[in-house]
Amino acid sequence: MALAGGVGGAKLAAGLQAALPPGALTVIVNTGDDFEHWGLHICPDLDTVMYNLASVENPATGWGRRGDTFTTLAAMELLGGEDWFRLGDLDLAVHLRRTEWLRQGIHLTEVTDRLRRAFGVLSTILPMSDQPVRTLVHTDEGDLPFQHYFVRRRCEPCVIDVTFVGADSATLTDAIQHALDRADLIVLCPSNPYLSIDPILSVGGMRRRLRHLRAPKVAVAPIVGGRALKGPAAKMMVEMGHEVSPRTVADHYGDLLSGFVLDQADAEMAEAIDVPVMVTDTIMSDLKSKTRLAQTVLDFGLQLAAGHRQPAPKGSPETQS
Ligand code: FO1
Repeated sequence: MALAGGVGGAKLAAGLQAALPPGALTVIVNTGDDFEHWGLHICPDLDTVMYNLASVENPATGWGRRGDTFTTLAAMELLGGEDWFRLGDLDLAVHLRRTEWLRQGIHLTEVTDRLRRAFGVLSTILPMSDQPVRTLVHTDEGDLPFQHYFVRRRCEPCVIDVTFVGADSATLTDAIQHALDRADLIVLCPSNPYLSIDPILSVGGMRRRLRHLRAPKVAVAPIVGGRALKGPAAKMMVEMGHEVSPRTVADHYGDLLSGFVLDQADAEMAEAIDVPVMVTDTIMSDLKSKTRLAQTVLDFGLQLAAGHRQPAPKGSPETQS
């Protein structure tokens, strides 16, 4: 099972899907980024994961669909409609269908399942909750709804804190509970920890539930050589007074983790991380590199699970791959 949000998470999810038997992967996806736009219910991270698992993603951006056109967006601009969020014409069909189903009272979990089946995806894609949880970014310019911070303001405001409105009353779905019961390994994808993984962990009981699972929990660092692989993670670390380092990510997840995957560029940091570490190449440029990283993460998870059954010396395994 993987927890994912954003492009980095979707890329590793595609690698895990390729490395595992068909239908074996479940991805729990951040919905804190969801919002209403043009009267439609938009779920950017669910769609990014679905498009990447269906291999129809736009390779230039990682989000949206390959070969999409923007005729409707241009027409909306002419009508004075909102044009800061670039919805493509093909992508629009997904938002229209999702909104239609949600208005009929169908839960987001079922809607997401219908969409992934239509795209021929065999992996299970689960929204983190069926109830609304909305990421609110507290900045030096005031509180900004997530997409206003991320897309409209291009992550420029200085971040003070991030909160998840509705998380206290949101609950884990039955589908997530069942998937957690069956999981052999939990992978925290190289997504932004503050904006993509924390919203998932904020949903009622998720953190506690994960902590008590016997399955190993492995995070893959989204920071390589002092830079974020994509997006504002490094900038946010500076603004919130943290060192820009994979260690900050490992410390952030704390006692949730059983293992941590570090890029070879940061190999010297392995000693400073409190859980067993796997050092490998974490850069994902094509399906081959995504699958290779996924296989390394799965093998590491197996090692950790074996160590759990048969206690190993402290700090082991700490492997160069
Ligand atoms: N990200 C942008 O930076 N600019 C956009 O105009 C934009 C449009 C968009 C449309 C559909 C979709 O599914 C995603 C889109 N994204 C866009 C990406 C998205 O807002 C972010 O990647 C995530 O919310 C962060 O994980």
